[in-house]
Amino acid sequence: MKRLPILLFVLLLAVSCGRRTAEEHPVRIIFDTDLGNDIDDVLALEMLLNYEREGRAELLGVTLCKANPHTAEFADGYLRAAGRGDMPLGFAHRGVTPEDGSYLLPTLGASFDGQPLLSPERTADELPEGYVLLRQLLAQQPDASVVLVAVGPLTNIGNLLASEADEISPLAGRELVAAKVKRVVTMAGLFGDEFDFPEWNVMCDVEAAQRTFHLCPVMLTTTGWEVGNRLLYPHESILNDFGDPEASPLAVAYCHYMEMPYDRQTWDLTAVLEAVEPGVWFDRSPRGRIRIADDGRSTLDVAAEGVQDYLIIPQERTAAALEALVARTAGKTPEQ
Ligand SMILES: [Ca+2]
Repeated sequence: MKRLPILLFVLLLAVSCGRRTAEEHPVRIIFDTDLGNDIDDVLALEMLLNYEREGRAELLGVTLCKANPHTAEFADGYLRAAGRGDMPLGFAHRGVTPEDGSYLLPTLGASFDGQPLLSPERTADELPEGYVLLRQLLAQQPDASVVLVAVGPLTNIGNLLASEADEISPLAGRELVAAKVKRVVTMAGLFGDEFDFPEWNVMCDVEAAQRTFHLCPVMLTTTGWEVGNRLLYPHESILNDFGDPEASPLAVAYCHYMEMPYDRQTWDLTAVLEAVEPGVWFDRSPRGRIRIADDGRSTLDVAAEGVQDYLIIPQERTAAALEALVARTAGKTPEQ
């Protein structure tokens, strides 16, 4: 008779595990990016498109936090080339970093075999404000179903959290996020003892970063500068894994970002990896509340009831994590 409760327990466990798997895949993601600044945004977007092709993620929309019009054209053209010209796009019309950067225009102007690599059909003028699109997308989603991945200055996310009830939703931004977002993963800040300076995404819009970390009502995990700094994307992959590099928008953009050959830090890629494969590759700090000082420096105040933490990459796992990042960017992901 003792066996029956054990059998029941095993059965219940199997059922609950099965349900959890069904809910978690694909991971439903909204991606907020400053495409056009650093090159890692392009690689991170490519990872998301590959995850989507494999059924491991569903990309609900992309919001752009770099206020340069070519960012919008690049994003639309890139998504269109990947068969996702239907992607909802938002744009921070009054955002930061309005400069062209080094790879948007050369990639938009590039062609192969007489065909342009990118053929955008939408311009920034046509796109809704980033936080407005975030409100629209979130209002349509089931409760606690969205993973929000933000890998640029936190302009759109800060505006979302500060937004008021409107015709899109009776919920203010903070309530809307509390209702619909399961988890936020950002690339922002710098933690640990090895370095001490304000991280770039935070510095570009300190107020938005302060607002985001102060107001975010759901679990927020950030990958600090020091994590992506330990994992350098090998330039050989850019030259070998994407077909003819001159025919690949990713490779063309990479080759225009800086003078080749160079191995770039994988900051934004680590956010995507953690968002789609939570807990697999990184450890996490104790929980607490992340504070952004007025000079942009970030610290974690550890607190038992805290809902924020940062990623840690153990030394012994760096090689495997980098291999995973490259495989997922190049679309060679083995099933976990
Ligand atoms: Ca970025």
